[in-house]
Amino acid sequence: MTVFTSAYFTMTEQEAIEYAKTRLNYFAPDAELDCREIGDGNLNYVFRLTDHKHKKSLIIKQAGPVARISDEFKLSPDRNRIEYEILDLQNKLASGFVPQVFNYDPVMNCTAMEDLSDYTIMRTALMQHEKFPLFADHISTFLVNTLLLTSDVVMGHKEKKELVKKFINPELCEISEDLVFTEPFYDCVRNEVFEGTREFAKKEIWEDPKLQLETAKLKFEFMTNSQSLLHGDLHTGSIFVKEDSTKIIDPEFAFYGPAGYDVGNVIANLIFAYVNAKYTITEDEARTDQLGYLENTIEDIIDLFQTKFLQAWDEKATEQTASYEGFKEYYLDTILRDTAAVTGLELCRRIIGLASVKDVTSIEDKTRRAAAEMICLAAGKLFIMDRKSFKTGADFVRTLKDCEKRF
Ligand code: SR1
Ligand code: MG
Repeated sequence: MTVFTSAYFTMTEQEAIEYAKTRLNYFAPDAELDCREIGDGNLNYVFRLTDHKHKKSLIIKQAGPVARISDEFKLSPDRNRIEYEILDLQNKLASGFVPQVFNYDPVMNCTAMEDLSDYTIMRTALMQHEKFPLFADHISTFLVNTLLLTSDVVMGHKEKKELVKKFINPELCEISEDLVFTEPFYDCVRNEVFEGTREFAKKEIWEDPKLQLETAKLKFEFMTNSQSLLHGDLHTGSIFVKEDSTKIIDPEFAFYGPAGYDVGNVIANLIFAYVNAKYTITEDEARTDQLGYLENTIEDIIDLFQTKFLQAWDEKATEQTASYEGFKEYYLDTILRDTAAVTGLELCRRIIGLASVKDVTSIEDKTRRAAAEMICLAAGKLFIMDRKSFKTGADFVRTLKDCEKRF
């Protein structure tokens, strides 16, 4: 019999079944279990266990000692604790928007959680050109509840500092510091640049010292501004969707950082879906329709986020200075500025850096892929450089549309 209580090892599918039977109180004793490893992310192993007899299923997510994308990244499996603890907290702050967690095992570094197999990963669904009209409403609520309610505006400052300590996440933060803020902005050997885009990246990104200076400022903001408890990797591969429901998964990059980091990641990844639709939908009406849906979604997320944020501030702020005239507008303005900057950083890093996105890499025609990538880079640069000028959802969409006209 395999022992799961003394030393950590990465499980096989068969061992995951044995683990569930002996360590979890989830399936019935006569359950007929099968298991498949379904992880397609860059870091972890995800086992889906199904009991065919009682029609029950469960996910066991296990952190490996190195990243799946490259064993250059040696990572403490403690990220699994962070993921369990933040999901537990987000279940309280933004109930219904994250999977239920059942158990965390600090020896095997794995978490048992709700199986969401009736949902689709949003990146996949958007690449199939599906629409989710409730998404802007759902994600704006999730963002306001998780970001404002974990900030010093709402939480007691000592209590908040305890959370800052609990969610110190140096290794995964280092990945973001390198892959998001640093490597894409010089000709780093680890970058993976599509040939058709290289010349543009060189001229517009790597040879622009003004842009580099802004990315340095943003990197230091990211490392030092402990504003809110972030998800930390809120791209469309970390979101499960179905028509009437949205679930946010994979918060292992969580830590206390600038609130705009999460909002900007969502917006940038909708822009990847936008360029995918622009260059892969051949039928005019269907293309216009999908692009319109994505424009409206981007605009609505920013505008709904602002409305809900101000309302939640009025209802939930406990900090004495929060009621000073003009302070909440000033504070929200800084989040919008950071949102624009991170939209730009994410747009650039997914095109030039190590971790690309399928929305773009799956565009088969080389000329079209290069055009899609150059739109992302041109817009990315403007979002970073002009970040102080973004005040409404329409401002975000306008920048995208202006860049679209250039290619
Ligand atoms: C080494 S991990 C590469 C990327 O995958 C994760 O999902 C994060 O986005 C990270 O930057
Ligand atoms: Mg992930």
